[in-house]
Amino acid sequence: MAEQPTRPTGTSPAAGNAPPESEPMSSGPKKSSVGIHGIIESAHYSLEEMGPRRSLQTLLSVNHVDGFDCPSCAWGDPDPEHRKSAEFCENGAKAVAWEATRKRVDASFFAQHPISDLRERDGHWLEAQGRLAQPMHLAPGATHYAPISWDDALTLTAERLRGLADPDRAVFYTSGRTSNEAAFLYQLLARRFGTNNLPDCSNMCHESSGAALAETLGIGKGLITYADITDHADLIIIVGQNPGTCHPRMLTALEQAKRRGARIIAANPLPEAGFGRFHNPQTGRGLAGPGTQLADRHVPVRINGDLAYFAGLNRALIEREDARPGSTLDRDFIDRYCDGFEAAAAAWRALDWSEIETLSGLSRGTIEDCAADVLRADSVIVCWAMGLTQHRNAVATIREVVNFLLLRGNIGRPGAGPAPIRGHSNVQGDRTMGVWEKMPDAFLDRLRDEFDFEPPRAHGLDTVDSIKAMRDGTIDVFIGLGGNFASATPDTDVTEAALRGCALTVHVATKLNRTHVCHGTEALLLPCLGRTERDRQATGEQFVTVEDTMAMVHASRGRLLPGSPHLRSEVAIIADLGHTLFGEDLGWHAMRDDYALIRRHIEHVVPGFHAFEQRVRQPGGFMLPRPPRDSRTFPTSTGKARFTVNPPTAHEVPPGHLLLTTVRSHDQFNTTVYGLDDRYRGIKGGRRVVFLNRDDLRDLHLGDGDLVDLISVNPDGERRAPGFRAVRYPTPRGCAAAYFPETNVLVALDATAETSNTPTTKSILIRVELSRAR
Ligand SMILES: Nc1nc2c(c(=O)[nH]1)N[C@H]1C(S)=C(S)[C@@H](COP(=O)(O)OP(=O)(O)OC[C@H]3O[C@@H](n4cnc5c(=O)[nH]c(N)nc54)[C@H](O)[C@@H]3O)O[C@H]1N2
Ligand SMILES: Nc1nc2c(c(=O)[nH]1)N[C@H]1C(S)=C(S)[C@@H](COP(=O)(O)OP(=O)(O)OC[C@H]3O[C@@H](n4cnc5c(=O)[nH]c(N)nc54)[C@H](O)[C@@H]3O)O[C@H]1N2
Ligand code: SF4
Ligand SMILES: [Mo]
Repeated sequence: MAEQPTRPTGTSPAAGNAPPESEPMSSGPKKSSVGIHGIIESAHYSLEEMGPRRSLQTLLSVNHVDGFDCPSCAWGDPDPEHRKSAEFCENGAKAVAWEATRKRVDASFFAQHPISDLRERDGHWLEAQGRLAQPMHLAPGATHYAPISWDDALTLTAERLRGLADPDRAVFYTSGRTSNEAAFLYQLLARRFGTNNLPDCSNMCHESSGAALAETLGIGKGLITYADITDHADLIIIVGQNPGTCHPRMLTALEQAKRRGARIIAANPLPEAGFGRFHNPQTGRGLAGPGTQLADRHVPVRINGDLAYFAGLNRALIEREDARPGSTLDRDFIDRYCDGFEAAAAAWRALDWSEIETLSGLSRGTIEDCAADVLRADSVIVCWAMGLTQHRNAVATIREVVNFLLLRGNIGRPGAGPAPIRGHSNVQGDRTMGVWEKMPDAFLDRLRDEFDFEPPRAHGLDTVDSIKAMRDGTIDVFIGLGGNFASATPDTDVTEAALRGCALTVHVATKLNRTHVCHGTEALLLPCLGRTERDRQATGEQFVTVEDTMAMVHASRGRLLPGSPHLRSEVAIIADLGHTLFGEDLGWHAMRDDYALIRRHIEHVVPGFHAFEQRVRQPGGFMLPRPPRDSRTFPTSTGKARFTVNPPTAHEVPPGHLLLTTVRSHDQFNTTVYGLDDRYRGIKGGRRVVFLNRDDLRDLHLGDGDLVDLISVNPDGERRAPGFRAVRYPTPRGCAAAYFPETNVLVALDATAETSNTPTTKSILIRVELSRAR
């Protein structure tokens, strides 16, 4: 393996997203979260970006029924009557401040900075320059982006699209901040144009969850409500998720659960601070007192060991049931609502405990202790996020989680169910609206009937396949509705080259990022309104809607004046492009002028949206139907909830190698890097760090603080990410962790999950070498 060529990847200053750094300092993982530090952090960011008046005005509208939805994560809200005046967390505050900044990137900025200069800047610098303020155009061969009028920009885009030999030579990417209204219009535009090439960030995120849940339960969404956590669950298993950083207000809900006696198990290779003592900033008890210990048990599963862990739990339950029939399983539920039980049970009976122990990195005793917690709980929720979804066997792992829940009837009743916790604030809604490269025919039929055109039926390209198609020269136009395609995706060098191969790249965005400087022959930057801003159209001020991770749909109204007179809403940009391409055939301008018309179409096309306008105007909005939860109806291929057989597997790690997982710091939102600290993991002043187990450091003859290169080992050759500080950390043996997107250069484009095609960014096989660049 060592003979394979090493590609010189990740060596340009811009390949990472963070600014050049001095010595990062490490002080080890923290054992508690939030408290006074969280408040100081939020205040610091807000004041620096927005100033005092704007800060107060903005932050007090976050997550309120008459305010705007927090643009950061997809965590849900308490009932309107239980909301506090400050209904946001530190990371929500950072996201809002980052968007509502007073800094501007306008024509004079681009005149000063040629593309060649911008390309040498890191992602943090690019975004920190402020909000994009006017449409910009990069002509073929030009050295600078130059101003362009909206009309010219849209005409140019329409002309290029019309000139394509085939509609499938265009790709329409979406990131998960887009509202329901914009997402619905966007998929309509792509399909009216004639393609299902609608890749989205979800392809890299919860695609594996959607695939596993749709196959086994008939719907690709989570099945819990906010109250299921706070009021009903007896046991909450949080696996492969870091709520303290990524869904911080979930800690408030977990605290409520704890205070009424629920138990919490955290299965995670890292001892994340969010599972320790929680100091709720909204209560005196939390700020001054000892706080609330959240996790009762930390299960240090090895990276990618979760399939074996859940198979082990299921094996333990079956063993007990076999020893004392009727003692353990919910036989009524299984007989009435499920199929496939006998085959799955036979497979669990045949499992070998020593194999489970090896693959999971956990002892049989630890797994049996967890099973004992399960037996004491009438209702169990399993929450998960990227720690489960971004592995080769991710879909099988999540199917095994479903098996686990089915065994004791933990679906379709209060306090129980699967809970994939979504990432971007409206990523779930975007899917509901039809942003997916393979929407089912029933949806396309309704779209046809509503708008009187024949949508294309052939499945489109997802994210990874879009990169391959661009690389192979079969895509000419790339349009991005938000996101940072070049940095978020795998194999950074390949992806950047793929984008450069396009004839035209068009980006609807709020901030400048790396993707905008990895442009096609010609490029457009179209600046849009953010969540925080007022959206005024011909019929008056508009609101948009979003869907959170608990399937609650609610309204969002910005409060600030738009950051520049040239900004347009995402809805307006898409509708104007639709009108430029097709005239008023589908009523593009009418929809732009009055978003209620879009909602009326959604009502006709998307199930669960009856009386949309009226219901979404109620405080708190409404919950979408989820048949398995609502009535134990399972719209699967057999009409039953499906047990599946998932033989335990884990990534094989040859001697001298490690498995690397890539995670988010407390100071970033995906590719948006706010700063260089990761308070909860004790890191200050740097992001190029790799967390390594003490014994692995010793075996590799490395010391804490050594500068190392990370080299990934792939069937098509190695890839190198240079210059990371080794940090001794309590990870399981053989397991390493580092931040994304700095490590995306290491992920081979072909390394994807079975069925979901999600990049396997949480299990990268690496070697570690002392850095050459010392
Ligand atoms: N502040 C902040 N909030 C965010 C985001 C952000 O970047 N910053 N991003 C948003 C988005 S889009 C998403 S998808 C979510 C992501 O939310 P998370 O999925 O919680 O975020 P990650 O940092 O990817 O970390 C996953 C967790 O899984 C653990 N893990 C890694 N590998 C494994 C494994 O093999 N098994 C198990 N059991 N655990 C593992 C890591 O230690 C980490 O605690 O957060 C959303 N919210
Ligand atoms: N190695 C590794 N790679 C990963 C992951 C991982 O865990 N490890 N996680 C994956 C996951 S879960 C996800 S979701 C993807 C994220 O992939 P993306 O969604 O593509 O990336 P983001 O960083 O969220 O996008 C940030 C950009 O969005 C733009 N933006 C912000 N707000 C708005 C808005 O309101 N409107 C518009 N139009 N633009 C806006 C800004 O220009 C900003 O620069 O990354 C994936 N990549
Ligand atoms: S938990 Fe998520 S949605 Fe809620 S305020 Fe924090 S970042 Fe925003
Ligand atoms: Mo995500």
